[in-house]
Amino acid sequence: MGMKDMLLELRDKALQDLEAAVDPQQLQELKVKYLGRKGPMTEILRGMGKIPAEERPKIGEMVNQVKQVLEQTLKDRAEILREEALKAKLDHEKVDITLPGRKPGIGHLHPLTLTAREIKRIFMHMGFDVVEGPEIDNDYYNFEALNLPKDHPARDMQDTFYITENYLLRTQTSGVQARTMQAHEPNTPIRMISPGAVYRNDYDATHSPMFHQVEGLVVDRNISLADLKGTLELFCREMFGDDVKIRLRPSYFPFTEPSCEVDISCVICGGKGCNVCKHSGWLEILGAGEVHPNVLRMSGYDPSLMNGYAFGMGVERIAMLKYGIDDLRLFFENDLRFIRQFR
Ligand code: 2U9
Repeated sequence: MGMKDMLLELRDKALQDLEAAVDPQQLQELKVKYLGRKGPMTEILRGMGKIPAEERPKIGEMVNQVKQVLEQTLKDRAEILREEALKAKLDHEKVDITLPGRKPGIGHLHPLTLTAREIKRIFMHMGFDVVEGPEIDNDYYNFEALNLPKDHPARDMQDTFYITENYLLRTQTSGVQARTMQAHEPNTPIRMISPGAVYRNDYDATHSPMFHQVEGLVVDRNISLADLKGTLELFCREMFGDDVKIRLRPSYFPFTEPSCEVDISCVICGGKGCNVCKHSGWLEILGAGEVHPNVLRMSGYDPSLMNGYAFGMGVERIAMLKYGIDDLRLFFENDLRFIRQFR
């Protein structure tokens, strides 16, 4: 085969390979293979000396032509591969603006917030004002004004967190009610609830160092235990359903006299007896009583003229009974599998 045919054959083979290359790396390998220092073109140029002098210019020109064609084809092919890669990337990344939008995650209220709101709603409908107060309070409003003088044994049940000798995290919201009485002209009738966070040094499946209370206070002339019972019965029916029954048991609180615990018929078994009510058929849900004369007197009210009742409940306990939750710590762990059940 003559030099000319060899060159043409080499050119055709190289062009064929270049057209078949699918990525820049393959192109680079072909460039080295055909046009590199150890490639056939270099070899041919090196061997020009052996070609008869009269053929040299023609062959030389042909070699250059083939080199040029290959170089141009390499460039073109590289350009095409670049464009194809870009197009594939764009196709892959393309946003389909006709797709329906994705809904952003919308939050919802915590079960304790729902429960507290429901409690407030029921009492507001009965004409109670909602009053909030400070979570850091002093010894006087948290204890003294509620007939719990220093060294009173009932203080032991409300061990709490002290900021200073005198300032502490409130153990009950009762200070708000004492403040409200003192903020009014003496003997002004009051019908209020005070919801909010309270703190005690307790932690287990039914006690948390921070929990929420709703306390109520009604002060007027001639308020009777029947008013208390009727109001709390209506509250319990609104909260737990019309069929719910209540019963009052004697109890003791320093700030009320007489005092009682209020039970509702078990909302789990309807009163037949189950694990939740410990087979008694009843669930304790709040404490209450007639406001102690000392408490009225200390906040400027005349106990010979005015009387009233007060009550208190734990929001966590109400929520646990309403929703059948058996561990109070679930409210504060923020496990979304729990929280989302209350959407
Ligand atoms: C004033 C006078 C009296 C508030 C009351 C209770 C009974 C009661 C507990 C329920 C569960 C606390 O959260 S709990 O552990 N509370 O049983 N609370 S009477 O009595 C008051 C409040 C304010 C001026």
